Amino acid sequence: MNGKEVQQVLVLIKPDGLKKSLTGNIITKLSEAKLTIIGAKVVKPSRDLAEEHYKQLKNQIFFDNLIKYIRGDLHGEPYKRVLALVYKGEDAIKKLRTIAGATNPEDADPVSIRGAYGRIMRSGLFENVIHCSSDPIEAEREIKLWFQPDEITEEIYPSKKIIQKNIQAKVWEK
Ligand code: IDP
Ligand code: MG
Repeated sequence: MNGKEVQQVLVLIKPDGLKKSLTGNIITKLSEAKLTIIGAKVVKPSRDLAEEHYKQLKNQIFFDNLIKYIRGDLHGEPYKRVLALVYKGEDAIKKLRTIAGATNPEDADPVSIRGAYGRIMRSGLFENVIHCSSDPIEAEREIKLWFQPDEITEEIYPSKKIIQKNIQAKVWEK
């Protein structure tokens, strides 16, 4: 044991990352942290999901723009989506946030993802390519918001089985 805590992290490749065709580069860079991907999916965030995700920033003047940004309203179709990933491993939050770089792309290390690919929009919003959970409590809140237990390959948080009656579900026709 080297005492490092095993952590989970929610990473979102934001619509600008998708539009700039950076998905591969970003995943390659993040792989330097030698963590395990335990969940991945493409999501078109609803307004509710976006607002819940960023609820701590509700009072910021850039909040409305931030919601538009994460929902892809600033980038248009077919970029109104994010790639959501869950990483797991020792000291995962610090490792991934170091590779991601500082929130403000101007302050970010030039070889970090945000330093290399981020920019400040005319509105002042930091368009910084990637989201990374900031601490274990936030990570748990965010992962539970974006993923259901069955979409993650490991039991990272306690879950329970329930029987749902009269629930509408979409299935393949054949
Ligand atoms: P983080 O993404 O590095 O954790 P947060 O403070 O959680 O930073 O902010 C969430 C997102 O809101 C940032 O990634 C960035 O897109 C945007 N943002 C945060 N602070 C500012 C700011 O002062 N001006 C413009 N945009 C900001
Ligand atoms: Mg944050």
